[in-house]
Amino acid sequence: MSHTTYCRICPATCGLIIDFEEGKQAHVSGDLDHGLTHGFTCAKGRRIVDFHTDPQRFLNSRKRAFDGTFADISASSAIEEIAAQLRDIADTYGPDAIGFYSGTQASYASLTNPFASAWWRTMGSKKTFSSMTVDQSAKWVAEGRLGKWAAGMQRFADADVWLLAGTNPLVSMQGGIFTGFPIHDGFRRLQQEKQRGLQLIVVDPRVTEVATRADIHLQLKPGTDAALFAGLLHVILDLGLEDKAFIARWTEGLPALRSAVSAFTPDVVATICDVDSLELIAAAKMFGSAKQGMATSGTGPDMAAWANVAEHLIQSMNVVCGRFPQAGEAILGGAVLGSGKSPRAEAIGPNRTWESGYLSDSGYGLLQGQLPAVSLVDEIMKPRADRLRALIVSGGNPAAAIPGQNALVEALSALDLLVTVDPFPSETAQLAHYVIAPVMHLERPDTTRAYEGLFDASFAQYTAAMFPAPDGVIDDWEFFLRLAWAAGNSLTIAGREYAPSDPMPTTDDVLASFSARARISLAEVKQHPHGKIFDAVLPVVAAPPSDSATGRFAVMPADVADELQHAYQSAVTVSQSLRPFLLTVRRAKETMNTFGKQLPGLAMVALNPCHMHPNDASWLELEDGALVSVTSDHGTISTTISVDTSMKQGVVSITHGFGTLPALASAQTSNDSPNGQCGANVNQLLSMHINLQSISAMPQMTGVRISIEPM
Ligand SMILES: Nc1nc2c(c(=O)[nH]1)N[C@H]1C(S)=C(S)[C@@H](COP(=O)(O)OP(=O)(O)OC[C@H]3O[C@@H](n4cnc5c(=O)[nH]c(N)nc54)[C@H](O)[C@@H]3O)O[C@H]1N2
Ligand SMILES: Nc1nc2c(c(=O)[nH]1)N[C@H]1C(S)=C(S)[C@@H](COP(=O)(O)OP(=O)(O)OC[C@H]3O[C@@H](n4cnc5c(=O)[nH]c(N)nc54)[C@H](O)[C@@H]3O)O[C@H]1N2
Ligand code: SF4
Ligand SMILES: [Mo]
Repeated sequence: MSHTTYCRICPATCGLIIDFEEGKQAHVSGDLDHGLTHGFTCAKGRRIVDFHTDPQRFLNSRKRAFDGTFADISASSAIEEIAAQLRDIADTYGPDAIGFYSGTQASYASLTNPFASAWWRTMGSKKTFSSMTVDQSAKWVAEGRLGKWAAGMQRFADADVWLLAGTNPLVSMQGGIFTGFPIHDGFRRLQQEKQRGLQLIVVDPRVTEVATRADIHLQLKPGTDAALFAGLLHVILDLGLEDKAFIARWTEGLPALRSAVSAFTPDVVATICDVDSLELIAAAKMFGSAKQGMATSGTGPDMAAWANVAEHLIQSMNVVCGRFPQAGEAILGGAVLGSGKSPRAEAIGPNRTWESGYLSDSGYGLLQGQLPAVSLVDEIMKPRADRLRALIVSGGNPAAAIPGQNALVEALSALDLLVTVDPFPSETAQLAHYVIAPVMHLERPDTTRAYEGLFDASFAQYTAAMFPAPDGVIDDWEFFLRLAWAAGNSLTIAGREYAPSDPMPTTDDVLASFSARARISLAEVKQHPHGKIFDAVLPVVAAPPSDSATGRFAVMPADVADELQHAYQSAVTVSQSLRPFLLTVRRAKETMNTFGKQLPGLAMVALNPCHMHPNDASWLELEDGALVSVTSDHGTISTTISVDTSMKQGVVSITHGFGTLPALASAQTSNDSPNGQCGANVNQLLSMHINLQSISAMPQMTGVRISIEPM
């Protein structure tokens, strides 16, 4: 039997064909008839069936006993017990003693986040956390201090230049609202757009897959993006390449911006960033003299020291050059199953939500309604009235994903109640009191509705469930609905009320409600099993600004100017360090953060080495494959060396997500950790206390000083 579906391990939603016969191993291949991905798949997608059948997968929910052993429990009993414990905790200590952490895999089943958020609102707690504050929270901070464009982003397909800083979307598929890069079939799309005349600028210390295709690659020293973008803005303003009309209408503070970047001459920047000053000028001219196209970034600059100011300057490139969709111009994002409402072509000024309202005891205001992930430790460990006593985790693995792993594991072990919804014995699941076993990707029907904002075509696809789900598992969304019902609460989502007295709806029924205002009906989309680009559905265009629009981008507020000044001083201060290398972030094709390392044959430990330039390897007299210990000011891990010509000299990179749960005296863990050999967790080298960004408390995860010793 052959089935058509799409992958849901990452947002690229690649079309898949799954052939299976009773008793035989299923075969997964790319769907050649898929309108956007044309047969493209990656190693993870081709193993998607194996994730479902892996013997480590939970087929039932589990409850931990006092001695640390787990026993199966039915989802309904688990939900009743969890609801009762949450009620007790809230009654005794108040709602803020309960926290919620949402991780990446919660985004890839389209109903999980809407139901989880609606349930979470009924809890009345302010202690919301997510993986975004160990990811690209600098984008939220920049938006809060700079402002944003209501109509969002220009499209890659219309651009004559595009700048990508610290992102490798040909591996990470990070596109859409993050980088604007096409998330579907990126290699072919980039080739097409370049043939059309698009010019590509890449800012990355490594010669990545996307950097090899760039017209200009600025191979900067990690952690110096603030200086590099100050330099690009310096040249753009010096040459008069800014969009004066846009600046006059939609910005404030240009003189302050001019003055703040004045010290960043091409020669100064070339020295700080270790790039060629002529190439820097060429990049500024290429970007500044184009008509359409944006400067965007990934995790690279946002995980470095000075992330907030770097991201502010990256986004300011678009403001200074007026690179946003104007009235009547197409905006990024498809809308087929969505309603396709046209946002206005106007600026929305800064909001600085963290400066007013709730302030946590650990000293943080709310950023996009959330507290920093690293503040979980203080929230749990510091003795005070609203100390966090319970944490519910949805599709995430904080015990492995967050810098300062040992402290976090210690804190999670101190909770009265830790619940995670996870199909695998993740590091977090090993510490949990309850693990809810969810339905997995191919066992649920879904639509592309939730990802449309990332698409750059009017594409939609519906998939039925490919396999029946095991009896003991429950859909992620259903878990949150049942948790709300167990407390007697109704949830209202996408205009529909789900009351405790209602029968449990099916996933298909809920999906239909989600597409009630579709531009093309779900019934019509279902007629096209490979998905379809609906040519009749025109791209959404920006509406004219309202007459009363008063929002303006604040291009250089005082706190940003202050951070830039400090970044400059720290860059020009020559410091002697015993740690000669800079550790950087990178992603592995075969894993998705901490997910995937458990699958035999997919992500071998060999995927988690320390990548190093050949000259550095010869300097240390290390051969490819040599065993080394890597030491930072915060910890040591052991791994192997991979000699890699794509690295910059003096810079190494190690991917995250590997390793196992550290053995802590106080952590009562179970003995069923995944594969004994899981590589090293790079988060043991990072600190959750030193060099945190202002506002978001984002830890420094790239450009970290380390030393390397042979073992
Ligand atoms: N050193 C270092 N650390 C990093 C990074 C880095 O670059 N360097 N990157 C950071 C980034 S960008 C992020 S986003 C975070 C990620 O942080 P998290 O989101 O906390 O971690 P993930 O590994 O993505 O967690 C996904 C979990 O979902 C589970 N899962 C899989 N399928 C399903 C499902 O259908 N339902 C449910 N409920 N669960 C499922 C997986 O088993 C896994 O345990 O890590 C950060 N950590
Ligand atoms: N296969 C796979 N795909 C993934 C994931 C995964 O784990 N595996 N994770 C998903 C998640 S959660 C996210 S957030 C996205 C992330 O998506 P991306 O941000 O595109 O992730 P990377 O491919 O690691 O690209 C980061 C780049 O930053 C560069 N870099 C490091 N330090 C610096 C610096 O200081 N400055 C600059 N300018 N560059 C620097 C690195 O060399 C690297 O090429 O990927 C998503 N997709
Ligand atoms: S890139 Fe890989 S993981 Fe992402 S959707 Fe496509 S096949 Fe799945
Ligand atoms: Mo991420």
